[in-house]
Amino acid sequence: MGLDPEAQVKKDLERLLPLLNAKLTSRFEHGEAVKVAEAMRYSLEAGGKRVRPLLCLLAAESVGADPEMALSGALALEYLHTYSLIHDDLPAMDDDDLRRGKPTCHVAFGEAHAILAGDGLQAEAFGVLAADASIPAEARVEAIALLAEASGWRGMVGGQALDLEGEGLETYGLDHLKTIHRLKTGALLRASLEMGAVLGGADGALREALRSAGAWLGLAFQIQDDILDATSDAAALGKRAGKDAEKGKITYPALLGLEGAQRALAEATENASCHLQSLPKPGSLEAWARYLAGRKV
Ligand code: GRG
Repeated sequence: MGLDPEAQVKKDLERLLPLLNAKLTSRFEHGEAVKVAEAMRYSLEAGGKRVRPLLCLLAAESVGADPEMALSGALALEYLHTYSLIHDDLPAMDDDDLRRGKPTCHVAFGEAHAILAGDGLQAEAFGVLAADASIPAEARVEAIALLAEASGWRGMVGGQALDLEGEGLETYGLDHLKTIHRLKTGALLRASLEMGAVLGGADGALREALRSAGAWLGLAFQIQDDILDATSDAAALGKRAGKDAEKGKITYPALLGLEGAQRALAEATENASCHLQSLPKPGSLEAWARYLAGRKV
């Protein structure tokens, strides 16, 4: 019998976060453009759950590799994710003033520098992977391609565009909402697991299992995000709550009610867990899937 999900997650964070934190900001410490470097470090260091990098390290471990083999992938994911949050918070997008419990990047550094900080982080995400000569060239290129697919217009950027366009629509149904969630949030979470598989040297079947698990886990993550936005508050979340309803946004709770959303969340988590069963070491990822479904932040 393994540990309960919360205890397992705590243990994983204790052993893997130091690996990540040791390198998280080192690429932004020396250079000429001091203010944009400061803005990038500000957003990276503002906190955050580090879900994507941790999932990447754990995915490598779940196929029997040393998690350190996936460290550049983990860094790339957190850079990419942080860029997306900075840009999402801009006045032209969600126009938020609070993120990770602190003033958003554009509030702290101005809009132009926030745009540049996001751009800089995005470029660095690909740079950190490309520069890691310890990764065999084929795996390196595959990981870069996965990140490009997940973050570009066929993934996160496309999802964000559909989400913004949807704000002007009277209504749309569950299928369209699933598409938005799959692209906007799901693609990068799915890539987190699949990049861990690739960097951990997994064979095709294990990689496929992690890709499928990641897709379900990504959907579950966004359903819980919808639920938290509807039921929690800024003090607990470190970002504004209730924004979806304020904007009349279509969400799982709006379409299915709170109970329906919770059922969909449980089902997506169960599906993720099923796909993890074929892995050599599924324990930690399973615990994380359950933990994330019940997260309060
Ligand atoms: C601006 C190109 C572009 C994309 C933005 C990721 C995204 C797309 C928007 C962020 C807004 C949002 C609520 C997206 C859903 C994904 C999500 C739940 C992000 C928050 O991720 P967490 O909870 O954040 O992992 P922390 O701060 O813990 O890292």
